Amino acid sequence: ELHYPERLNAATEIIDIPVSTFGPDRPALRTQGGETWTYGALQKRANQVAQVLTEDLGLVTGQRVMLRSPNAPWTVAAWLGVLKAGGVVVTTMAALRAREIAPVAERTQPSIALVDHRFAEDAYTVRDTVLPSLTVVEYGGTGPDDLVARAMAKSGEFTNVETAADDVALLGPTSGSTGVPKITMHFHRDILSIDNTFGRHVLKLVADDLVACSAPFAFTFGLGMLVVFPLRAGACALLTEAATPLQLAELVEGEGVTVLATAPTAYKAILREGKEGQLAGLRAGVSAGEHIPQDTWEHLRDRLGLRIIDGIGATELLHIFISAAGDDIRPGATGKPVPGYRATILGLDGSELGPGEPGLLGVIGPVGCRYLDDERQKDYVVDGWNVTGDIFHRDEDGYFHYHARSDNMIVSSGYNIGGPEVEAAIDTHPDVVEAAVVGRPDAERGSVVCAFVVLRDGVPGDPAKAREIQDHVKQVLAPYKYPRDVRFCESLPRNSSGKLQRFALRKIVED
Ligand code: 3SK
Repeated sequence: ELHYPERLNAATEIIDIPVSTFGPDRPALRTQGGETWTYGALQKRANQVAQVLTEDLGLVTGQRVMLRSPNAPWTVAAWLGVLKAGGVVVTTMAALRAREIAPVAERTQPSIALVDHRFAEDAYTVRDTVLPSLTVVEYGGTGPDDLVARAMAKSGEFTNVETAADDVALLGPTSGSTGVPKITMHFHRDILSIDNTFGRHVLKLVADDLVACSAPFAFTFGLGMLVVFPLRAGACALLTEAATPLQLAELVEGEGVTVLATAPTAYKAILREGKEGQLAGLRAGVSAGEHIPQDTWEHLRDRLGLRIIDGIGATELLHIFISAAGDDIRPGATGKPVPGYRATILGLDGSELGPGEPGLLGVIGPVGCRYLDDERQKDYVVDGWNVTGDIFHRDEDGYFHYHARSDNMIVSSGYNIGGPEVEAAIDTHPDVVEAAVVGRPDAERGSVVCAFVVLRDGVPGDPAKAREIQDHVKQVLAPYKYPRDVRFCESLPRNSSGKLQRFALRKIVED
C-alpha cells in the first residue's frame, strides 16, 4: 500500500528532490542534436516557466494548460512548470490535427496552450473555431513573446504551489473505440505511483542509466519512461523526435543508451535490418503498446542476449500494470501483476473466471480510471475492477496471456487507433458513400488499419483512388491512423436492423 502526504506536488518529487539528492550538475536530458540539460538547468527552466504562467499569463491554481510538442527539453520544463504552478497539464500529441485536438480542447477547456512553434497552426485553428478564450503561447521560435524568451528573463526562483496529493495534475486524452476521445484524470499521487510500482519494482533504473523511448510524452508510456522514472532515479533521458527504429538502434550504439523502451514493431525492425551488435550496450529493453510475439522475444534473447521486459499498460491506469522481468518470465505470457496491482479475468456476467479461461482483464491498483465527465466510466470500472478491454487468460501459475482486444480499438505498432474515428475521416472524402474499418493481423505491426469503402456510383475503385483516400485521412487525422489497406466493395455487411456487422469484415481480413 502506498501512502502520500496530504499536500503533495509531483514536480517537487520529480525534479526538486532529485536535484538535492543527485546534485544539480548531473545530466538530466540529452537530445539527438547534442544538447544536454543538467538537473539544475531543468529545475531552473521549470521554475521560469512556472513564473511566466503565474506572473505574466495569470494562471490560477487548478487551471488547465494544454501542451503540444514533440519530445524536447523545453516540453519537459513546461510539463514540470505547469505542475509547479498548480496547473493541470493537458497532453496532446504533436501529430494530432485540429480536428482531433478540438474535441479535447472543448472537453478540457484549457486557459493556455504552450505549443512548439512548428505545430502552432492547428492550435490557432482550435482557438479560432472552438475555444476563443484560449491563450496560445509558442515556444522554440524567435519572437519576443516566445515562451523561451519570456522564461529566460525570469529569476528561476519559484516556490511550488502546495497542491493536494489528490488534486488533478494530468488530463490525458485517449482515443475511444467509438472515435469520441475520453479524457483520463490523474492526481499528483498517481504520477508518483507509477514509479513506486513499475519503476521501483520492475524497471529499477540506476543513476548511470541513459534511457531512450520512441513514445511521445503525450502517450503516458513515454511520460513515464522519459520523465518520471529517469528523473526520480537520477538517470538521464535521451529525447528524440520521431526517430525510426533504425535511428533508435543507431542512437543506442552511438550515444551509449542503456535502457530502450519501444513497441514490438520497432524491435522486429531492428532485428531484421539493424546492424549486428548495435543493441549490445543495452542492459534492459522494455516493450509495451502491444503484445510482443513470443518468437520476437526469443530472437532478442538468443541473438542479442536481451530479455525484454514486456508490459501492458493503459492511459486510464497511466502506466504498466502487468509485466514480466528478470528471471520471472514465462515465454509467451505478458507476465504477472506489477507489485501493488491485482488482476483477474472476468466473464461476461462479471464473475471471476478460473485458470485457462479467456475473458476480460480486470485490474485494481493504486492508479485507476477516472474519466472527466464521461458516461463510459461505468463501463470501464465495474465492481471496482478496471476493465481495460483486453482479452487475456491466466494460467495455473498466475501468468497472464494476451488474446486480443474486445472492442473496435486497433492496436497498430503500439498506437491505439479507434476504428470509427478513421471511418468518420474516410466518410468526409467526396467520393465515399460509407466506410467500415477493422484491424487486419499483421506480422510487422501487430495489426494494420484496413478500410472497406463503398464509392459513389461510377467512381472506379482502383489503386489511385486508394492512395487518394489514404492521403485524405493523413490530412484530417494524425498520419499514423491512415488505412494501410483499402478495399473497395459494393456495400457493407449489415444485419436486418441495419447494424454494421464488423465481425464479418474481421473474418474476411483474418482468413
Ligand atoms: O499501451 C500500453 O501498453 C501502455 C503502456 C504504458 C503506458 C500506457 C499505455 C497505454
